[in-house]
Amino acid sequence: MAMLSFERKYRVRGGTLIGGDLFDFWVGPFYVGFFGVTTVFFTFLGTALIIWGAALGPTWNIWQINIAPPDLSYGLALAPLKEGGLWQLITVCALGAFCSWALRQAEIARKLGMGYHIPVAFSFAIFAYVALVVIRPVLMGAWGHGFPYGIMSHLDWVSNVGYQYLHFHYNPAHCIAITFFFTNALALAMHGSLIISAANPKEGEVVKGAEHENTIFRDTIGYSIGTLGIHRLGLFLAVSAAFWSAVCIIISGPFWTRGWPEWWSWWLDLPIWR
Ligand code: UQ2
Repeated sequence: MAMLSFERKYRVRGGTLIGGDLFDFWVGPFYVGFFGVTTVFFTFLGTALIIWGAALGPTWNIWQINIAPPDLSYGLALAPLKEGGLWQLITVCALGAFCSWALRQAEIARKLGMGYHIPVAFSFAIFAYVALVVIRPVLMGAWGHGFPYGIMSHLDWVSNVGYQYLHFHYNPAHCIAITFFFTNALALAMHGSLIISAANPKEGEVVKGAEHENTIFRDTIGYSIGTLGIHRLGLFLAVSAAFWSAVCIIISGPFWTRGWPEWWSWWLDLPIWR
């Protein structure tokens, strides 16, 4: 099998960021490394703390389990475990696991002599989470501004925070983020359908390549972005969606406290209307 000879060639020591050869090994198909160990540590500890938090609550109904951040009165202090302290520890574990995962991606990329595009892209998703549970709560002076860990409760939090600014869809950064999410869906639908149409023909027909892929778009819309270009576009759209999502929540509270519809009065106040 081709993959086995590839793996024999590339499953070699080196490329670690920390720990030297100590954790430089695989378990079955999985590369471990120092950050594999820390990922497992934070994931198991965080999951155990979530189960503990659920056990303290009134329900085992998966939809209703809720682990809330501390009351606003605790400010940026540590809270007792049953008063939001568990939420704080779970947040630390989540941050530890996410960052470990990104650094493990970086070590594997180094081993393979590849670029850091994957960990860089993933770091934008981490940034969006950090924006919600660290950056905005710190700027507003209380961990209680973080979102609660629970399926329904986090949806309620999103709804409540949205209405706090009257109509969140008037948040300009939210507009930009949504536009990136939708454009990302458009681009991935175009790309996925194009690749399947070319590379997975019905039995007996020949597989088509880049010439066909370029031509179908040149014939329909007069432009093809190219096989490398569509992946650059996809990376840009996805990363931008995460980035502007983070921006739209960080500015809500720390930099704008009124309703978002009111923000647009700059437009009505332009001197050109006088
Ligand atoms: C393309 C191309 C691909 C693709 C796709 C296109 C051969 C395999 C999907 C078409 C994409 C275009 C024209 C860009 C659309 C722009 C936005 C903002 C959605 O040309 O090259 O490679 O997968």
